[in-house]
Amino acid sequence: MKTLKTIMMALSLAAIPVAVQAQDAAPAPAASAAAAPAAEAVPAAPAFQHRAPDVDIGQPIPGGFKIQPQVTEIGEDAQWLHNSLLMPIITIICIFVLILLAYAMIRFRAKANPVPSKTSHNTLIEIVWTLVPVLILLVIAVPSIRLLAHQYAQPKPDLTIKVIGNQWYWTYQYPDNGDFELVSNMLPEAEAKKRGEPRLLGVDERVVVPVDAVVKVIVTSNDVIHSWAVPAFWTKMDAVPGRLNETWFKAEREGLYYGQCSELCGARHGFMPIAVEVVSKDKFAEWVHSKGGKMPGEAAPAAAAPAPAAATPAPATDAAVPGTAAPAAPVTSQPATAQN
Ligand SMILES: [Cu+2]
Repeated sequence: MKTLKTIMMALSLAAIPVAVQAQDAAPAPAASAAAAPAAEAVPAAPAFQHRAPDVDIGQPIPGGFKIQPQVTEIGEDAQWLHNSLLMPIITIICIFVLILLAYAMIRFRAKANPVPSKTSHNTLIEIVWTLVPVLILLVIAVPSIRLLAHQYAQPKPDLTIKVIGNQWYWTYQYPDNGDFELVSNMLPEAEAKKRGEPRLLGVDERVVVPVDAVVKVIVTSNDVIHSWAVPAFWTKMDAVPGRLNETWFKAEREGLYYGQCSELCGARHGFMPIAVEVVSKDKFAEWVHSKGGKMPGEAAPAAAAPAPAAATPAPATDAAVPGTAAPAAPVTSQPATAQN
């Protein structure tokens, strides 16, 4: 009888890794849904269907070297400035200087000019080579400063999210939606492959935002300086411990957009990707509810009471799943090591 019991126990222990793997395989919301019943019988939150990655947008183009397709007005302006103004000017200047150099080297070479010219001034040329660069700089400065001003003139936000950098993962808070929090870790390579996510860019918890909404992003850090950057939005903001930096974006196209930490922040700097999923307003509300949050103006729903309990353990499980970064707790002790 005792042996039977031991065998039973051994079997149930062996089943645990399988269960963990199953949770690992399930999409993120399923994981939080799995945590919910343990807390309380929440009215079954519908499993949120996440979007599949699209190789044409929101991620580096294989073999590509150009700027990613932009999906914000700021990004489109910046792309125009780069592609239609700066690149042509740079190209023309490079070719012009190359031709001048070649001309001077051949025309005024020592062999053909045994008696060197003693010319030291030419007023006309001096005026031209002072004025032309000034004019070129003015032509560049006007759209450049306009773009900079536009980036800093934040329209009235429709949604605020708080982004916190950690060595080496991101946490996201949604203060307008019941203040739930997500812990976002990179997917292990095998898992990313299984889900069809690009290598080193897939995460277990995506940031989900509505399309055509001004999203205010408050960026800070728990340990060292990170940088929250999403190329398709033309967004990049340093995450500095003890400081709240602010930026914004308004994505005009639904899709899945990847980014990466863009400030050297330690050994796993290259392994803290960002994934922002832009969805319709209805889908956003659906996602918020699946996370135990609420939409602004919504009376605290029945699910709101168990929400913090349901929302908190879920990210912790997810953080543990990839087996990459430590959960939030040890982070506070990290800055000392970070100075090495
Ligand atoms: Cu970082």
